[in-house]
Amino acid sequence: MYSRSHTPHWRRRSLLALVALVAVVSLIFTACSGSDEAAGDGSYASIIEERGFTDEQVAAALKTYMPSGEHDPYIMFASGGHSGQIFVIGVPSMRILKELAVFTPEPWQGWGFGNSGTMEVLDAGNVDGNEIRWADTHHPALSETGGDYDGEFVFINDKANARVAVIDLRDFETKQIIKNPIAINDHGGTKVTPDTDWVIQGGQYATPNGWEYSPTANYDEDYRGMVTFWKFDRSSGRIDEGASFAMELPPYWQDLCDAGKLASDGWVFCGSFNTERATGEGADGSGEPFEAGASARDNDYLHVINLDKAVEVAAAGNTFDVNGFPVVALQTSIDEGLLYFVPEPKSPHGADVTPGGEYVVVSGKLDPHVSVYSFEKIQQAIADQNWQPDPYGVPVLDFDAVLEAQVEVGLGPLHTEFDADGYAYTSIFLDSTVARWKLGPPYHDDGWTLEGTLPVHYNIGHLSAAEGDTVSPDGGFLVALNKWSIDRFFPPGPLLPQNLQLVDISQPPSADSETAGMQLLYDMPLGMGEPHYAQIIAADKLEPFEVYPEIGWDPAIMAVDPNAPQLGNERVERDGNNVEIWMTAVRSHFTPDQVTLQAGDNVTWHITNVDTSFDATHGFAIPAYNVNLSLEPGETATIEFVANQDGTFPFYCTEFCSALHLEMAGYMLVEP
Ligand code: CUK
Ligand code: CUA
Repeated sequence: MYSRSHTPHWRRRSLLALVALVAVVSLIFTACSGSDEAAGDGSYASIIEERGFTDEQVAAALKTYMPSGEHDPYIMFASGGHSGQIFVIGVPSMRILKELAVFTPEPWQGWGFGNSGTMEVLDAGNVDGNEIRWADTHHPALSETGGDYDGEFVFINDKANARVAVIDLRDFETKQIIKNPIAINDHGGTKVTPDTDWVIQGGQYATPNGWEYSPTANYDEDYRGMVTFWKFDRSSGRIDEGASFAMELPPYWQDLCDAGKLASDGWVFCGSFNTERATGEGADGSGEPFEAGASARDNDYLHVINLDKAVEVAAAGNTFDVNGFPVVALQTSIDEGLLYFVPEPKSPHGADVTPGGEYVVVSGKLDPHVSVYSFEKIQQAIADQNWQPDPYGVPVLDFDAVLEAQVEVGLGPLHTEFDADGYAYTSIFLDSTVARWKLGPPYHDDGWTLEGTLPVHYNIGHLSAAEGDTVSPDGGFLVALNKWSIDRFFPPGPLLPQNLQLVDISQPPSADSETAGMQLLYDMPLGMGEPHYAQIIAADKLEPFEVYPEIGWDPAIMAVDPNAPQLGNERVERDGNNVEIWMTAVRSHFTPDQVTLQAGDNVTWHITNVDTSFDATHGFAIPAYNVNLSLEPGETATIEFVANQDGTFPFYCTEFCSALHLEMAGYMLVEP
């Protein structure tokens, strides 16, 4: 069985098998050299020869191959970018297991097509009364216990509309979407604190609080940044909006955040850019374009936030109100010592905390270094009041006093993750590489050195290592999430897929390896939206339901709905023009299979899938009424509609569930 030791059993096993196989292959090659007999006989040696594979390519193929019926040891949760969803992908096979529906209606899962539970979740994400039915998902965050992934929940942000979603990993269904009340877009999130007490959502493009109107001429006075801390209630599996709060920040453009852990537990770090407070060229062209105006200064500010203390200040009611939501004012944060800045070079992007929480690694997009800040030195600089105020009065700590090291990694460093052996991996956007570098003490006494780089294809954004942002990274595998794929795949029109490249990082760096021991294993095209970040969890930490625990289960409340139809109590009840239907679905029948309505009826229709077998899902579609459900074994769902179109409407099961699946149908008759 797969176990999570330093070098997992299965990996040791497959490495041994690999060594053996390569030996056999070279023996065969030696035996057959000069002879044509091996070609075309179907043996793997002849396949290797015919296709002209190198030893390294054969090794790569063997490392990713999952024989039929075997499961991947890791599961990757990748943001779905514009799709508004999350992709669930097996590692190392890179097989897509599910496009998990979050912000966007998804027909296979019956997400957003009449099922009241799903409609309610989606409607909670409406903005200013508009139904927003897509999202720009960026950063999935798996729930943690003690700084380690616990496999219970995953969260993700919508950059486009500043929303956050909560997904329960018992059934991989989205349970909650929350619209941020004070901001209209976000970026620095989601990330969670080590016990998932708080879900972090940092802002991005500053607006006045509550996105009120104000001309950019008033930018410095009226516009504000923000970070929001959502209180997560594990028992209900929901964010508790009433116990959550935000902090008002200067109108810099906050970027990625990370939570402190172990040594830095209780603190939060967010990068930023546009501390220039550029507002663009403007309609009259008198200003500077953003990309120049927002890159003029040599430094931006890493935001260092004392979350524990901010929680106390917010709980004491020392807040003001924006759209009914409590916000800690900027001046309060300064007075109470909740917020400090640290200069970070040239348009920073990622801010990543090391496994032990000792350091924050920051990458400047326009600087070839990663800058490593010591949490201890930050605390000392705060104690020494070794700072200068920024224009808003926020203490800016002395750069030299808090910097631990800078490592030159290449052009355009973005994001950093870690392995089990004290190495860090930074994505290098402009160079299109992954840089492997050695952390300093307490990881390595001779650290802060670049070990080498691996070319990737092309323009890498995030990277994700197995459990690589937890307190105990696994190492072994890393996935490079590349923005451009250019020549890697057949071009399906001018919009090309992204390229997720799987990398073996199980070997130590060695002097004779140009790639510091890293090996590229596999190219996975993803043509469904731009994944930004992904997290990779050991599969044995996930314990999803195989079927719902009881018949009549409502995923919206994760309990049996007492009103759910059960075998034997199927019926139709009419009260005036209110009609309520209790229907069951079982292979291969809907009961009842005829429902007669009158035009104008208010219809409440419950359906339970009373099948209890693994994978015995039924669908339920009604034409013209835009109804499409997925009823997994045991699940109950309710649809509500007004029967405003008379006619004859065959309804049917949309999942090929049995030999008589096509017969699993019925008639909804709406009398004029
Ligand atoms: S961002 Cu996309 S590559 Cu939203 Cu995390 Cu850096
Ligand atoms: Cu049930 Cu097809």
